[in-house]
Amino acid sequence: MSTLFKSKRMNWIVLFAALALFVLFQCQGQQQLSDMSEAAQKVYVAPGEYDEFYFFASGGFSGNVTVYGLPSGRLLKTIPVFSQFPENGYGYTEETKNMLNTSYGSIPWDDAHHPELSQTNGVPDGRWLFINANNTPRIARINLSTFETDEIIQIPNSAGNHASPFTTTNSEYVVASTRFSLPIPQKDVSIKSYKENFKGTITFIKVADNGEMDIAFQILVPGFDYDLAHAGKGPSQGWAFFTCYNSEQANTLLEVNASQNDKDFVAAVNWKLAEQTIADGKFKEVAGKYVINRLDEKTRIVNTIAKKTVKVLSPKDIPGLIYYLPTPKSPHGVDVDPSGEYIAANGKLAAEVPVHSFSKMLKAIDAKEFDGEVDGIPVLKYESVIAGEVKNVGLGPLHTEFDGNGYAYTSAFISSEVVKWKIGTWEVVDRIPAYYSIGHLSIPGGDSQKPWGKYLVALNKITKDRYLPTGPELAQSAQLIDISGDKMKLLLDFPTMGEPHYAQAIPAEIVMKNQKKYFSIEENMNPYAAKGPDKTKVERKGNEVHVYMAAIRTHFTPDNIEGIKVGDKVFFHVTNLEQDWDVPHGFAMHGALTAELLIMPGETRTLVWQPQGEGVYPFYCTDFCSALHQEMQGYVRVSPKGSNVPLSYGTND
Ligand code: RUQ
Ligand code: CUA
Repeated sequence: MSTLFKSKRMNWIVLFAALALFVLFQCQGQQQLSDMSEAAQKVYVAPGEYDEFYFFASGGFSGNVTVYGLPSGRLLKTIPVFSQFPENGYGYTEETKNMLNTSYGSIPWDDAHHPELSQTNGVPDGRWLFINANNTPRIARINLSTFETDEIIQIPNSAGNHASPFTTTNSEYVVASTRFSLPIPQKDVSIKSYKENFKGTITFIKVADNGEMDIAFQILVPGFDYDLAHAGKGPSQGWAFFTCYNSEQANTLLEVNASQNDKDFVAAVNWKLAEQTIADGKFKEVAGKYVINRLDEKTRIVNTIAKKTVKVLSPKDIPGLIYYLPTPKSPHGVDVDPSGEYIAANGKLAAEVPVHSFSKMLKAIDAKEFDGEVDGIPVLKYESVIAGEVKNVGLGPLHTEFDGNGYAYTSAFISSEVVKWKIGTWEVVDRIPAYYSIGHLSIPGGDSQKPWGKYLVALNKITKDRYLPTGPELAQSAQLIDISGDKMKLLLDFPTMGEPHYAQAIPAEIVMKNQKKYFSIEENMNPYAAKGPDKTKVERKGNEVHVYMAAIRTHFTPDNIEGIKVGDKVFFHVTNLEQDWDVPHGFAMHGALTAELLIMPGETRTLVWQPQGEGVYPFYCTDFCSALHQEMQGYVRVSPKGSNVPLSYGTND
């Protein structure tokens, strides 16, 4: 015992000091709130329908999602999605590594842009969060009861899956389309034959009631660059809208060659008609290899299903499937207002934001007010579909969201500002600078039928001089803006991870009520689970050794293992026996060429170790689980190849 604890009095002093520290910590928590501007505090304590939100930001090139609280801006968690994540072994463990499979093999990295919450009746419902992988086209579904990735589906015949994954109002589908047009199916042709040989695709991914995804159909479209999308709602439900640039169909120096035309397009797709055409069997089955990686709920092991073909529709054969709305100039975001009547396109090279009217579009279609066609797709007359143009909206408008109170907010990248305008009169009513170079902006529910229009978060690309410098790479920045009054007010800025493109937020209550606290040990169907210390064992099958190990505060069973030999492949299947919230155990093996494990209560996770030399090697728990966490450790003895040390194992025997 340390000399510090020599007397009882000393014990009291230590206890008192600990208590004082605890109180200090608590106060610091509150102190942090008062670090906010006065305006932030007012909002924070203001009564209202919802005061607290989860804010899900994409990690951009990190491939992950980060979760923040609003209005605090505090980082709560990283959810690994398209990238391996050593913090919890995602993508490394035997159970999760299949999640990163593709038809090309395992790809442990991607570029994720647009988180999109699932919806019911046009309102974010807190069941799932979808997000796209750009580089190797994929869409992931994150389960918001566990904050874990449950499924990833690959999209064939696509490259640069940017216009993705936008949900329909009841999450019947998430939609996606290709940024890069390609020869479809792939073939060896000259890049110069772009105009003859390259096509785009628009993909509808069906989401079943239990969340499981599969590709319903793809639509073959002209070889433009499809950039962003949003599904219709209310009256425009049954339609989805996609922006495209490069209607010039350039294949080189796009910055010049794809900026020639005054107008590019918003493609309006009638997906109800597409659905009917598929049901009538009027589609082509076309080659397209893809995989679906799904977490099995009972084993909590990810399985991969490989598929070879997709159903493809050709607009030429299906009159009324797609119309092009001419849209100035190289549009980026396309956003549908809460009423479903207005479709705002953000022409990044245009001086205004053109807003199309859905009802005018239907009338123009009826009256055949066309301006020619492209590959059998009618182009509607601009004057026939336009509802208004928002002038003086800033330079480089990229994205628009809505507050549900009749206003829209557009991000302007070049002039670094958020511009507020009124739906219907199209006049700019307020503007606020962003520090600096804003990309997306996000309002809780801001792309849905029922925005919770209290806050707006600006997602900024450049932060020189905003935070302490951190070497050549500086933090990106999110800025919290109060939009509850007439004038926008900057409340707070906080640094973000990776490069968040888009983010979505939802009232905390909606997500909190479905939280999973632990996994039931009885329901654990992992074939290697050890559901109690008495169920643990070590089995040899040739040179594979399977350790069925159990972890509970604060020991492993077994914690002494002998009889392992050089050349063996050892599988540590560790089951966390705890049945309580917030008690994960970790597992790290000396010399293992993989990430540690982080095992949730009731769950089994597997680490593979191939010992390279004889000796005795320790393992231990990496998550501070209790006062005796540091005692949670063990040894494995490794003998030479061909040794006759028998297999033996146990804890305290
Ligand atoms: S996109 S801002 Cu994916 Cu606008 Cu990045
Ligand atoms: Cu278990 Cu530390």
